[in-house]
Amino acid sequence: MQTATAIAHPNIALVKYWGKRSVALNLPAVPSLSITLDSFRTRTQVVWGVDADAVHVDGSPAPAAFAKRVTDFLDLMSPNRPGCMVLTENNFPSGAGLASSASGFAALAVAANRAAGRHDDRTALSIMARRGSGSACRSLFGGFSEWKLGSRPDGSDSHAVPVASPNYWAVAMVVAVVTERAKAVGSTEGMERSRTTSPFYPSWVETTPGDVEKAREAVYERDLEALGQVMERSTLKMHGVMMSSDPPLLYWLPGTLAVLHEVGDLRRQGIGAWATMDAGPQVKVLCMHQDAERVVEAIKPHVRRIHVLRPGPGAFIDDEE
Ligand code: 2P0
Repeated sequence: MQTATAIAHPNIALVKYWGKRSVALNLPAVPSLSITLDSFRTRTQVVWGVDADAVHVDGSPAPAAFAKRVTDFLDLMSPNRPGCMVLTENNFPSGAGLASSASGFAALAVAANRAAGRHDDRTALSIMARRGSGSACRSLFGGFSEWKLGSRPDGSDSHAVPVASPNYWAVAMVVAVVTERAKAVGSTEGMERSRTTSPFYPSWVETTPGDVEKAREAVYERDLEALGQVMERSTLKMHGVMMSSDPPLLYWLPGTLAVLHEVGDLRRQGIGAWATMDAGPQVKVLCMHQDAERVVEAIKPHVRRIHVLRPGPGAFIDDEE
């Protein structure tokens, strides 16, 4: 019996992943680029070699569907594995567009790998985490990271790579929680719906690689305006694809729109702030860390909760047990 514990942070895509070229292997139709955050985290302990599988979330037995996703992932990693106990906890709300599956599968991949006595490198772990949840492959790396599209049919070249370390650039993500309700349509289902029904999907797939190029250059140059512009455009393009799916995927609430307009007003007042959203109504605002309080003041009236987060580290083994 061996035990290991890992910590991983969620990441927020600046240029978004939406659409798969293989559902079975969880291969994306587009590359993406993200920031791994600090503060929000998943901590996962894996005990390798117990009588029967058991999965606990935040101290209670996990719902069956969640437990199955975890044990299926362990089977994929190690088909002849022994029974495993997985204890996982999040210090932030899951399922509400705050990327809990990204930190969840990144932490699980790192902890299970170590508990199984393996020492896979970060690239292999990124590929493994991708199989659990696409965006999880980016949480293996800290700061800014890019998920390479890859071209091999087996997915062995579709993983994240580091772009810039957490302390490269003093940006902040202001996370505006518009509602705490969990999302109605899961990502895999939503992406397949967009792929098969949205008339805008082909242009989304065609134009996103260019957006990633621009975003990567903007990070290298520490050009917040260039990064903010391409980030907002990627979000609005993705939501255009979502809304034009059939039936439509409309994640926006009145508070969402109010925050987007406040962010535009901030820019007109000379504050460098740009918005991004995921598969949910929450808005995340990218700005320099020194401007975060101004952003918080402006959007506060429209939202339930606000978190100011900074770039954080990639997934790691937690030795403090
Ligand atoms: C992203 N999202 O790039 C995009 C933007 C949501 C919108 O990655 O199906 O949970 O497990 O591969 O990683 C959320 O999707 O999806 C996501 P699966 P995942 O962050």
